[in-house]
Amino acid sequence: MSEKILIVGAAGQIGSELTEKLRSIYGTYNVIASDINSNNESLVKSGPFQIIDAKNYDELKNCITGHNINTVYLMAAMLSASAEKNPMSAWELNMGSLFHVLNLAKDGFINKVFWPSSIAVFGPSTPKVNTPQQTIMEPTTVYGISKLTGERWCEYYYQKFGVDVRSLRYPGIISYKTLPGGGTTDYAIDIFHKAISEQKFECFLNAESTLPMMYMDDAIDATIKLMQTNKDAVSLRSSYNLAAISFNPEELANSIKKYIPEFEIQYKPDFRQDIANSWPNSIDDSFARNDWNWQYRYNLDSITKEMINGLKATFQNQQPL
Ligand code: AKB
Repeated sequence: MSEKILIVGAAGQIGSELTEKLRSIYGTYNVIASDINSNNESLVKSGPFQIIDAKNYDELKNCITGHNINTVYLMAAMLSASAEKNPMSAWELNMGSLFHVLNLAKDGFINKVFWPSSIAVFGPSTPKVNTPQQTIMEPTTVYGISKLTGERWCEYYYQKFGVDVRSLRYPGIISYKTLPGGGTTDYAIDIFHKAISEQKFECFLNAESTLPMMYMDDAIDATIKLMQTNKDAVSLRSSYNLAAISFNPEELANSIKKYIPEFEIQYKPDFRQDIANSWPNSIDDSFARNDWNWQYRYNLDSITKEMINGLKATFQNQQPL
């Protein structure tokens, strides 16, 4: 059967690049982008777009039945830092939208679902280095609690109702095309914007906060690879650990200094430091490697180059490195 895809939360950091990639694979008119508003002009103009509030079951169902959608990528979510400030809204969005989509799959309106989880499912009692797929999980953030709960529901809907739901525990995702919003790993994007515009950056995490990170192209590849994998090879229906590289703000700043020597960083940790402290330093993703041959491509130096070149070309028409 040919793919007819709905992306919910398509204007977000991952959603926007996922939309572009899926359209290049399946055809523009087979991929409907949706978001809660039409503020992202380039997304709205780039192909079929519909305003959908992910918390509204009827809006989701009408779009799915109206366009004969068979696959949904549910990318709408409130991230870690924002969720700490708005716990109930985060819970309603992160859980409500997932239940709607899982129920639409259970009731036969769609065949396949992608739902992103996060390294936020882990907590301070989790082993920090090379965090295994199955381990102690006691998240201390609202976002992490919603993602771990969501993972359990995904597995439940697969076991009880045969819902073909697939998920990845994304690390921090680095990209230059669309800004992220409300995450703890967002410093690793903001630092590039400030390095180019002001040659200095005040970091809300301390120098030693090592976190798992990944370039956007790798994250998109992993997502599509998992969704294209034969159903029988998907051995995990909660969510797969997914890894590329790990670095801390000081290592990132040193990588940037190779290309912008005058760049300076200062550290002023805020409430997001506690969130970062509760997350792993590095992730063991051997299930993803074994089940569907996952392999990342971008290291710290290639990410730095891509980010600086991408931002210079986008915002300033400057000479690439
Ligand atoms: C966040 O920082 O909240 C996200 C995540 C790691 O899921 N980028």
